[in-house]
Amino acid sequence: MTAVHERRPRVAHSGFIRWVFISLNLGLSRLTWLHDWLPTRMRESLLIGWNDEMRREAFRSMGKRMYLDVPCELPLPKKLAPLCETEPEYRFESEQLRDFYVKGWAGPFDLLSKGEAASLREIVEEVRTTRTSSVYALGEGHTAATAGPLSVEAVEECVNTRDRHLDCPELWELFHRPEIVERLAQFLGPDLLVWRSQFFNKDPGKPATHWHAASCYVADSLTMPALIPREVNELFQITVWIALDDVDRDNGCLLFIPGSQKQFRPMRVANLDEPRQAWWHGPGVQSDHPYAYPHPIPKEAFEAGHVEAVPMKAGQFLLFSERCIHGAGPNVTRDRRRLGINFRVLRGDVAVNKALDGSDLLYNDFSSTRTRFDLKNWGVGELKGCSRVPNRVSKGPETGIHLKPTGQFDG
Ligand SMILES: O=C(O)CCC(=O)C(=O)O
Repeated sequence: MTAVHERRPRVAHSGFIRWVFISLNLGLSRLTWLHDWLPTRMRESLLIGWNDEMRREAFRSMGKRMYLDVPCELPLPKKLAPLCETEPEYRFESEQLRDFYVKGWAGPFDLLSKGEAASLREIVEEVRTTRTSSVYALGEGHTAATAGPLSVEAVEECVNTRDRHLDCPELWELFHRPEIVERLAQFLGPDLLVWRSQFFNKDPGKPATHWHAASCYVADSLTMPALIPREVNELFQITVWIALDDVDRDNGCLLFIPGSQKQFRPMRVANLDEPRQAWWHGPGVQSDHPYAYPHPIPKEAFEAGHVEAVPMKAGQFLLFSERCIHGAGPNVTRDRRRLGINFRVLRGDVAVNKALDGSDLLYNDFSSTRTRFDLKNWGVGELKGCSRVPNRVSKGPETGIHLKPTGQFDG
């Protein structure tokens, strides 16, 4: 079987016809002996990563409600203690650990001085706008940008803003700072992997980032999960978001629905041809979470604590579970840009970008931009400890990709 699976399924708009297509797709996706005989396009559309609960929900609701990620829960751990010993200055009290599990995020924490944040902002601006990415490229092997809903420039921006810790030493160093790593380790344990990063620039006048959340299907594909954790009902991923400008409600700080990480809910689906859960308040897919208000979010939602906004100073960072429903407001200022960097961190025993047979995926296809990312220069970075399962491992910008032989993994 080919290792290329991540293509967006083509489904029709009408509910009944969509249901028939999805049922056929789900049936066919189980007949694995047949897959090698199918046309590539059809094979790559199969929802082969879906489990029984995901299939059942889509079938039972006739395609109107679907889990667009693995159904899972994130209960409060029985014992609230750091999973890793650390310096006293970074150590969390059990109340702080509890707070993370109750709300879905922790922070903001101090990281950079004003001067350091300003220098980093300059570097990020330069990387984003002038240094061509050596991690991903558009061209041969990539879906033509013009075939998707985004312009060529927008797709270039998408390529240039993604995973630059793999070719930018300043970011690699930043992500390894003890202020971040030592805090992450208390939630995720002694082995930490960074597998993705992205710049998030919001110029004055730019719209809101709509509500979204993810667990295993984080790479914007419906067919296959990008992450395979040891146990889906525990915390295996945390996103770090670093502010490079002062951010507040006016220029689009992050917004969260506290507690929404506790249970992953199905989505209401009107039209799956719309980009998937990244845009829950587009016409296609909507969260059925009672507090996932469409933008502009009413002020009562903030007052009642259903939605929480997290203002930050430039140089601070936030930790959050990607399962907690989050987004960001529009930038309604005239002259205050909002620049942030995120990176996503995993426990060392999570397998990333694998096909069902355990082989490495060659590409990530992003359904929302219809862009194909060639993974040949991609690997997880070891922030602390090491990968405990056979992932492709990058040793950082200076050394390029180096694939660990399987014998070196003791997971
Ligand atoms: O910065 C934003 O607007 C969105 C960030 C986000 O969704 C994330 O870091 O997961």
